[in-house]
Amino acid sequence: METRGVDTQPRTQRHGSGWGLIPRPFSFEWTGPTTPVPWGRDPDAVEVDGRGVAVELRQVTSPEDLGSAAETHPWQVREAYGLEISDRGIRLSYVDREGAHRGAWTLRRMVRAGGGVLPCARILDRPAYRWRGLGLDIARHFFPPADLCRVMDVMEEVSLNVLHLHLSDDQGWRVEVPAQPRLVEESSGGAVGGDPGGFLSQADLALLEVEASRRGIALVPEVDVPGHTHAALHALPDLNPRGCPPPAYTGTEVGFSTLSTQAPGTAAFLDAVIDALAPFAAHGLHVGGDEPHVTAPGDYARLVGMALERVHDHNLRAVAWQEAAHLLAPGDLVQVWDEREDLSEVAAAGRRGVGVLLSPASRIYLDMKYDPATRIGTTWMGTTELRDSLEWDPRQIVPGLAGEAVEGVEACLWTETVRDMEDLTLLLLPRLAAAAEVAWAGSGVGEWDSFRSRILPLARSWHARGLVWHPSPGVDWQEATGVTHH
Ligand code: TNX
Repeated sequence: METRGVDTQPRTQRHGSGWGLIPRPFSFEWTGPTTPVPWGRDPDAVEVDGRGVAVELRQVTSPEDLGSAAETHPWQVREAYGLEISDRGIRLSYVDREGAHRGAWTLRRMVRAGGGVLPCARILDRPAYRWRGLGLDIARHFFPPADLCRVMDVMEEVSLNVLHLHLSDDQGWRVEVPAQPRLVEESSGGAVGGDPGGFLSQADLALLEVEASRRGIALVPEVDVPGHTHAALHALPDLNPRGCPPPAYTGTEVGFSTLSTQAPGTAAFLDAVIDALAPFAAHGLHVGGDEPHVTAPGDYARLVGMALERVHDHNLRAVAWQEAAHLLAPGDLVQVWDEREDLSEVAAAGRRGVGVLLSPASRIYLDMKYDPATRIGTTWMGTTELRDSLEWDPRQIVPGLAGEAVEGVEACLWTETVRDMEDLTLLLLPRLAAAAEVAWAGSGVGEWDSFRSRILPLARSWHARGLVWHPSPGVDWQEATGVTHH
């Protein structure tokens, strides 16, 4: 059971060097025993569960001033911070506001883990990868902005920084495109299995962007082309070469729909959609490109090429799934999902300056069942337990790819079987914490023994908010929450 008040050695050992921290900081050095949390109300207080913790905030100009000589890449400096905790107080140093944000979250996690005390310690921290994402499919089932904010709360708590929204697929069109109003009029009402649909208006996107940025998160919108476009073909007759739109689709097959170079409306459609998403794509506009099973290779290259050109015309970075690796330009980003496929085009893209984002389905496709008994989810890539999501190294997935080309890690949640928030958090948690650990610390190999105790304070915080999660084996969930899962 949780003990309260000042204790030293036992807790020190129990929390190891991480003091209940997920993600694990770059360096954590004990400088003394524990000290009581300095609750306070000064203007610089960091809010923790409704109370203030007194913190001295110190903005510095160079990463060396954060308290370590460790080499820090320029892109890491933005999110880097130093935390010094002693019996004289807490000091949080940072170069950029984002670093202060990450540091405040580390402090919050430590306070929650500590039962009234903090370790006297010096922490220097910065992320291993700059893109630490969650890809969420709101096309198969729709989740409105309020739900997306709850998802972003969970992301923020583990310092994830990209929410990639999959906004269109065969079963639904989920975003307002002012120049093509029929897309949401005709194709947003339904979802998989005949469930109710919905869509994000332009105003919703603007609101979400504000909410995301408050949490240190960037939005990345995705329109998936040329496959996964049945909902668009249904809404817009002139996307069909013969002009007749197919009926709406509510099943879960993939790879049967395609845009066509022969249809009169294709170019105008691509331009309208990309123009509508561009204002919300400062960090990248995802054009999909996956599973083009019924698109001839020449047409595929032309259609993806048209989309990429429009994205580049907006001076934006394009993101696409691995099937489009050969079409991407330096500065773009390729997202790997099926590591069983030949990834030589991904490695080649990495060599010419395309960033590589790792979402290996066997590790962090969070729609995979945990075990055969999981009540929802799929199994096409097998089952994935918490430990599988943790113990892998993103630099080992693509043969022949230099480690520096790995720009990030993104867990994906496809929602064919996910109908409400309870379903969603059951698949997301606890595996999202493992993805976040890999994404911030660089790799999860060999981390299981420490991770399975570091996750307890996080579970306590999920529990306090009433979130449902899967009780993966190997973790003493009851110790965290006092609740026995069935
Ligand atoms: C593959 S991943 C897909 C999705 C499915 C998912 C289900 C990818 C780029 N395409 O369309 O929803 O598998 O796990």
